[in-house]
Amino acid sequence: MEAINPANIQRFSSMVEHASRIAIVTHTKPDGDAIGSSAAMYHFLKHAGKHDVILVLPDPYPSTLSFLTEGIPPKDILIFSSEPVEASSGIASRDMIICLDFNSFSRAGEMNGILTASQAVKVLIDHHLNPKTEDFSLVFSETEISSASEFLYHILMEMPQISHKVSRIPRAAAEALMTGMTTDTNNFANSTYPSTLRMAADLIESGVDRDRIVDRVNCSYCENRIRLLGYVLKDNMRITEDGVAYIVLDRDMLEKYEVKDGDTEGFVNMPLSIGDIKMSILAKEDMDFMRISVRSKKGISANRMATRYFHGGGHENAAGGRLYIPQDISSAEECAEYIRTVIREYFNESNE
Ligand SMILES: [Mn+2]
Repeated sequence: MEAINPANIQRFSSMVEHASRIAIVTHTKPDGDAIGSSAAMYHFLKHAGKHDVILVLPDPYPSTLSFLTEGIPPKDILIFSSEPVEASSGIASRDMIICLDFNSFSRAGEMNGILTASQAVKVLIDHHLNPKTEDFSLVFSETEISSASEFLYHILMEMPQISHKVSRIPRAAAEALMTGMTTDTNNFANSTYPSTLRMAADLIESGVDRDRIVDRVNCSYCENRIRLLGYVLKDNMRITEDGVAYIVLDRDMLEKYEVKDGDTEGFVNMPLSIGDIKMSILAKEDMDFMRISVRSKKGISANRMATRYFHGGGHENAAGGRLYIPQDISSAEECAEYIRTVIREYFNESNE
């Protein structure tokens, strides 16, 4: 990662100082990094004496991550999809909005409009490619880093309240940052930089119980997740001649296994453990679209695949997007064929 510009830290610090009503916002289908960085920001701001801080999430987060918000009063967490009126007025009343782990308001789904319309000071702290910088008053963007949680850790260390003393980071914030980094790196399997290991070492030294965090993240799923995974790997996963594995989870299957949000977390990574597989694509049926996740090994761009064929993007080796029904495909049944076609096209072009 590059050194953080001290002028930006000063600006951020002064914005926080002058703000009285702050909202923290993250992306739809929030994952461990989204909730981890948001919870850490919350605890830091509270610790810094900010009384009115709320988390506004576009939609609910999986129960496997609920330990991250245990220290936050429920009244300070608003979920747009279940209480749109409260969440909208919550955003409208803010003089500062801090956005974590996404690169454009469009990633906040239905909240896009109210975030764009808000007159508040807007700060972005993110690690995705191509941030939409013009939407924000201040942008912290770094892509050579593991996660938004790691980035926030380094930013907090520069803040006057912390001044490079890890022990000054509130414990709940330190644990949340460790969690977000751990989930985004798949427990140090990918996107792990020297700065990532330094962060982990510093946090462990300050007393964060990483073993407990890893246990909470990896060992709290329901039985059905493992049963579905067994089925998917044995009977559902397909492999193309280009060395791409793809999995399509339609509504019937998700209902049969009573899958909840978060239960399929990590499925897309599994095929990459096969030596010959270069890329893995997972499609999961949602309301009127297929939610797409793409992962790739070094040298193959998941980001290009997601940007070009799935209206999405993200990171070089981990990206996501959507296929809309009926605009892109007429039904979920057509999804597999679409994926096969674009894989062919992608590799034909790469080989030219
Ligand atoms: Mn992230």
